Amino acid sequence: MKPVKIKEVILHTVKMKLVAPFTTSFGTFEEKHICLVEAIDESGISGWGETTTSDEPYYNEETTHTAVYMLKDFLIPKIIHKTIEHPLDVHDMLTFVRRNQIAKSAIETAIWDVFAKKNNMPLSELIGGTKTEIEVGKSIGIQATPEKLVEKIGEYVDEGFRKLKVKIAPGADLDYIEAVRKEFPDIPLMADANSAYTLNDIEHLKKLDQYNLMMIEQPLAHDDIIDHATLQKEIQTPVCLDESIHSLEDARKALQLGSCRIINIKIGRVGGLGESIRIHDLCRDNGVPVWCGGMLETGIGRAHNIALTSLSNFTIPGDTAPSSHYWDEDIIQPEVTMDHGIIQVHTGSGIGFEVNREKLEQLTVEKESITTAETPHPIP
Ligand code: OSB
Ligand code: MG
Repeated sequence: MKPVKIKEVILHTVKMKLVAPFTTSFGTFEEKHICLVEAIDESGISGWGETTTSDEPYYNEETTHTAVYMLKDFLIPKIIHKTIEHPLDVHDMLTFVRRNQIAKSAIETAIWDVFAKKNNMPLSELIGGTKTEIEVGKSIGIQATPEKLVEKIGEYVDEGFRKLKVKIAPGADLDYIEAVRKEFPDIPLMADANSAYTLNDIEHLKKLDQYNLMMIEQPLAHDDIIDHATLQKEIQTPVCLDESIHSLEDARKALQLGSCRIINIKIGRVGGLGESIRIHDLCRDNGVPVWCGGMLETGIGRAHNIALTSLSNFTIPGDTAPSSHYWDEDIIQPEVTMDHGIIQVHTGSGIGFEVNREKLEQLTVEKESITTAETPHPIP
């Protein structure tokens, strides 16, 4: 493998408006700032990553603003002008900064793209992916009424999505799921609570068992793996963890405790592709299926998600819907498209998509180039 040395990183912060508001138990997304990270190596190859953050720290503790700060003051100074032998090494280079996984992931994934391009192979191949196409699901925000949700599900089923994920919260749960199951008794259906419940709701959550859900995602606190283990013993529906898993170590402990039977891997939340692969492998070796979650990404993050999902143990359809479900016009060319619930794994080198520079310019609200390791802080 040809090594990589990054000579410049450009932080392109864009402001993007979703095609429709997206509501979860912790709030509604309409617009978001995303920092697109362009890492350029000595030979002039550009690799791309993105901060899968939002503007507010309501999903986890990071925001787009904090991610840009971490990148500028700590993470980029650590990796710039260093010879990197393998992209798996980047994760370990960045552990001197505690947490801030999404910020780390933005630069780490950009470097994976550089490596793939420099060595002339698709990113999916570089990470060891074997699938040539992936099955896709759709995550659906909380709707005003159960009837609205049933209508939406009908549209998405017709489009061919292979899994339907419904956001739930106290007051918008049992009657919504009941309405969907009445109309669609057999579709692959799951619920995502984004930490909206506690163990006091155990009797309430048990009622979900009658709806034959594939899983319930992150019902309890964002930082919990103990109570989830208690809950999993009490309910039949498999528990899937999202917010609680930030690392391979978290995943190992959750599996050991029996906190979940499925893990949602998000590249940003676990600090990059390297850690995503390690969690995938751990789960595979323990007979635990995984799937790839989404964070309303631009095409860049979407391309990374597709590559990751080409690994063999991603046996459950993910949340990586086509570009048109998020943006009027995506920033990559071609956009991500889907045919009857299937997305082709791209075969071009690197992430396999070009960034639309003209579109990027239009959407950019802040741009900064970093070419030196200088920073006000000592970097260990
Ligand atoms: O919990 O999976 C989640 C979006 C933003 C923050 C958290 C989550 C989500 C989604 C959307 O469910 C997934 C997507 O379509 O990108
Ligand atoms: Mg989730």
